[in-house]
Amino acid sequence: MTNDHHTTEARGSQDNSNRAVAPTAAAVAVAGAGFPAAAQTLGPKTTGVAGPGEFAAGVVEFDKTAISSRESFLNFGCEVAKENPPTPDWKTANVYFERKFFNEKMRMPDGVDVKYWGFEDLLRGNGARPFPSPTIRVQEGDLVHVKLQTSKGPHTIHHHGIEPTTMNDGVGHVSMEVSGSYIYQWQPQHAGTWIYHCHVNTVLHFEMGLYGALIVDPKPDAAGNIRAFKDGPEYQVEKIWVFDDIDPRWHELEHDAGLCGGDVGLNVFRPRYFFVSGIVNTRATTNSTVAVTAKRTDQVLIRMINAAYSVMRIQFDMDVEVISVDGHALNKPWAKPYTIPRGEWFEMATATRYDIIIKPPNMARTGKARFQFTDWVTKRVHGATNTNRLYVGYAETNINFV
Ligand SMILES: [Cu+2]
Repeated sequence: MTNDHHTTEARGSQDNSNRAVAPTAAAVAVAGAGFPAAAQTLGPKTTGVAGPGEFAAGVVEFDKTAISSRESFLNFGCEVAKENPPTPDWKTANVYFERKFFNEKMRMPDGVDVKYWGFEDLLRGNGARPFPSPTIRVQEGDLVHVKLQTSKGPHTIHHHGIEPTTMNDGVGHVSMEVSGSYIYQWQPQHAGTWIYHCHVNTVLHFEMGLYGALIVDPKPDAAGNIRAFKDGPEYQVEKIWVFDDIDPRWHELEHDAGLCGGDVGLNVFRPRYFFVSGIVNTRATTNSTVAVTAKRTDQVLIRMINAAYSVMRIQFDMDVEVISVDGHALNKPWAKPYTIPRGEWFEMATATRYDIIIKPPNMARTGKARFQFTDWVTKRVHGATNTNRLYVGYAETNINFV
């Protein structure tokens, strides 16, 4: 298995080095011929750079993609084609990202070093290797290119909830795993809160940290403001809360652990560390990445993403209005925004997203949001009886209108 894996990689790198990728103006002009050049400018909140970025137009040999042999229970996930094709139907992008695989260690408050993986932003990341990976933020209608660069093992990027063509969907089994580099092309149609992640040995690679928030803004309204979605709520303060938990045992596993019929215990998940937006639970109460500080006239938008393998239970000290679920705006006669009263616990399953609004109180107010990380089966809070707060699946954060 391991040998096979490395052989594949060597081949992948070679393919990549043979590719013509020079991003010259001439090449881009030729590639753009027949397509209207992307005239739109970057959205004001984008985290990418102006396109077109790298040129990758080409013809894809579709018979080289997908599963390379007859799929069975035993080989599921282990014989997916590893390729570096040029992007089919390449068009001129107006927003461009680069994401490169890295592996890194983070030191926990108890002194334990935990390995994690992520996608580094080569263009705007300044060498940072954040956990979770850096947010991809674009605007409705953008023509987006995201170049993935792998390291040793194959990976993909699946832009969850976006519906691109098969080759650009980043799901190994229905297209290919990337062994060197590939430029994903997609065009978001709906403003909202999404997520991007690797889709190779997904249950492990997602846990290792190969994911980040994906936010699509609507076009600015007539006054030039960016709302939560078209004709949706305005907001002056915004937070992205990403819940995650780490089982350190999982973080010692190999790239392909559990594939090809192997059993490494991925059915047993016992998280020991708990995070909100990469901030460990014991530090989340006041950390400015998580805690909300707003003026009393501010409307607050919080985008919540459950990237934990826990069912999250969440409670606020103030009424909150749910305006969007899983990237779908609640702006229809049959799907309207609704209020979660203060003090009431509500649940979020893994991979779900809730966008909530806290309305301006017009007076000074302090309160908290509380987060419980609960076991999928037992429904109990992880580590509930542990005397060290670090190991208890609980976090809270301050919400202050001043
Ligand atoms: Cu991966």
